[in-house]
Amino acid sequence: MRFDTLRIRPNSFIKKALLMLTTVLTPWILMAAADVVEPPKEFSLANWDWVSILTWVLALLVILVIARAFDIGALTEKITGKSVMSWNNINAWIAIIFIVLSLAGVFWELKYHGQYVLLGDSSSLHGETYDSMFYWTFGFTFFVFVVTEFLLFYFMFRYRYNENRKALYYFHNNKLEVIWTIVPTIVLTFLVLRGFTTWSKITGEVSKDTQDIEVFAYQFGWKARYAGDDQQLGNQNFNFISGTNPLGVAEDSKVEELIGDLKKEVAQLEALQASAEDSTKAWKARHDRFVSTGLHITYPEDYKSLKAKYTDAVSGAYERTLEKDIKRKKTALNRISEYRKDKDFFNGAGDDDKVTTEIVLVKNKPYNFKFRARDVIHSAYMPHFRVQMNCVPGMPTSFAFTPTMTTAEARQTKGNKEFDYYLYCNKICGAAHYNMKIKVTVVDSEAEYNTWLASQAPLVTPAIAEESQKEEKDSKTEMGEMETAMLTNNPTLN
Ligand SMILES: [Cu+2]
Repeated sequence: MRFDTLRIRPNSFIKKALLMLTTVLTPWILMAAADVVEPPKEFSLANWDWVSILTWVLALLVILVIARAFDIGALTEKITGKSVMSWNNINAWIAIIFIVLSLAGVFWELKYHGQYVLLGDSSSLHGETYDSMFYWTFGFTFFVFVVTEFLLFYFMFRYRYNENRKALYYFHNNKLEVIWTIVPTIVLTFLVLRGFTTWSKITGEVSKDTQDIEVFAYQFGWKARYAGDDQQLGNQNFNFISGTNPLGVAEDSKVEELIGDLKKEVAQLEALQASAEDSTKAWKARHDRFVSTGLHITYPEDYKSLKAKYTDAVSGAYERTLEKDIKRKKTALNRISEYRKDKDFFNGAGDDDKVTTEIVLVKNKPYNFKFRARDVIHSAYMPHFRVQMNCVPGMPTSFAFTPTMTTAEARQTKGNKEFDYYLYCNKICGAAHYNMKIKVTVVDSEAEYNTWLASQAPLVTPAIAEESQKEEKDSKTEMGEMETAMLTNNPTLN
């Protein structure tokens, strides 16, 4: 026997050891990663947990020894020519242990974390059908999952390689084909039909006593609009959106105010446009003076902004921006005045509408949420009511439902005194998406609801007019500052 056959090949040994190490370590690392909540401690030897480090070293050594043992086994086989261990048997047993542990893990998960995934105690009328549908689907698929997964691994175990056995060549069986086609067909037909009828019921005609509530999504928040005493929501259009009319309701005074503001802004921009040539000259003069006196070295930041303005003016970018702004504002003005001609559109229904930052509903009363979005696609999500609907700019959507559990009742059933229903945004819509929600309160009686609604200010009243005037004044001051800034940028007026 040649000496080199006795040598243990380091390559295969390291591979085996690494493979075993990864198998053992991966779940540990994943578990550790999932548990990381606290920020890492400052690095210091004193913080080291020597017991666990030594445990890890020991575990590593054990793994290396096992890997070595396998290698020695392989070597013995090579020397003696006799089979010491069978990888087929080892793999078969690994398969069966794996599936038993995995399925046990699935049941364990269901028992301890199922409450977070599986639904329960829905707070809306259609929610109960929805939940029952969910359970039927879950039941069927879970049963099939357990049976097929177990069989898959059991067959690996049962029919592992055996040199005394020859595999059966089995080409086709009509009976089997028929069974595994018909059974899923029946089950799927049942599930799909049930889903279809439920969805048609949820999205079907709403009853006459259904109350409309407009739900408005924007980056990043929600606003709701309730009809006033006339029980009718006013028309709206995104072109009417302004500081004092965030939902763009077709209301005379607000829209007139917006028209006035827009006209003023256009006039200001046009004045800037008229003096653009002089501005360019003045900026050039100032720029040259800055450079010739060496100020550009003393005040590099000021020089940078001056140079940017000067470059913009010389290249024509300044004028083009002004032109674009004027065009944009004029387009808005044109659109608004087209709407203004339509007296049916400005029917006064919106004057007493109430824009609120909370949604209040009465138990067992049907509601139809009419969704709108201002900027990007959002999604209104009320998990407790089993409601979800996309809110798309320019495309109104709706969802009708009836709440069946008050906030107080929900607090009691959930054993959480601080519980509140919320409408969340369920579409990643930007940086503050995570914080985009509005509280939904379900009250017991119409009286409670009426008290709340009465406390909400309508779009136009003397009281709100005062407040909006103040707001307007604030925004005007802001506007004034902006104008001043713009004018200061215009050197001819200095
Ligand atoms: Cu959003």
